[in-house]
Amino acid sequence: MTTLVKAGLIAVSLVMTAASLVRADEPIKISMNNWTSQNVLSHVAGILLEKKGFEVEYIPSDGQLQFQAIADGDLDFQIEVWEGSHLTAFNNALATGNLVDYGTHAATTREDWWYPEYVKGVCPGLPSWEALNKCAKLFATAETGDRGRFVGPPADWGKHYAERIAALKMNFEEVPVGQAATLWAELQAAYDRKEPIVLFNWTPNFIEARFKGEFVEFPQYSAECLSDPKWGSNPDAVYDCGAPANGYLKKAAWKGLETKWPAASQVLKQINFTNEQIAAASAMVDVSGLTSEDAAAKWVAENESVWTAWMK
Ligand code: TMO
Repeated sequence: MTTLVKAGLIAVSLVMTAASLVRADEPIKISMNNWTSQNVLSHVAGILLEKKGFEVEYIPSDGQLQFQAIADGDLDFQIEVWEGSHLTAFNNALATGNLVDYGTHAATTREDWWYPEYVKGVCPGLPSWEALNKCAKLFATAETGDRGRFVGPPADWGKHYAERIAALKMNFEEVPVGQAATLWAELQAAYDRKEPIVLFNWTPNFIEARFKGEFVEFPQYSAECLSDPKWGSNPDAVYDCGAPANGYLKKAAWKGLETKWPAASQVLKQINFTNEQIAAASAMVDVSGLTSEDAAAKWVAENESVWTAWMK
């Protein structure tokens, strides 16, 4: 074989290798979860990427398992990483080096037990968790017997409320819902009859525009509370504390996104939502009845000056 032919073959094989590694024409896979603002914001990100000429695909995924899937490259991007729900799974994936922190939104977050304001009238001492516990019987149902009912979140939101109830020796029982819509149906039903209810809620969310209420104040969150049994009022148990009252909201991406789709990576790093924008995004769906796709399209149409700054 002449040197020239050899050189030619090497060149061809290099091109093929490059082509098989870099498939920038593949869709960027956006992780979709089971709460509204995440779906709307994901579609906003997708619309912006499409404006830049990229293809996107929306893939439903489990709130906890998605972080390892991102590290593995099975998913490329997650737009809402909530400190209260995702901290452990996110940190574990980050530690592999294959999931990258894509920055923190301006929004601060809180996820915890919550009650409508009228409950204060029948349970003096709220928002203290100890006061709530003294009123446990007010929240009892046929299902929970003598114990108060806490209407809890779907399993994949990464809470440990059964453990918290046990660690704090509370006279409550968690009754988890299968999906977010059931939380709001339970709240509305109780609200209409002014019945005591305590349920899982979070902010930013559309709820704050519709219902007055407050979070229960548990012992203040600390990272050691989750890992060190000796921390907190129960020396033998973890989870004897509340969730972060000023949690972060981050974005996360597969490490390879930066090199595979550099222009997309830049946009995704710059996306930055506020509390007001996220609450409004969920209200477009949960109050006004739009689909999350239509809500995202409306948001993009009405907020050009916001997103053009992210596209530079
Ligand atoms: C993660 N979530 C906002 C549903 O609590």
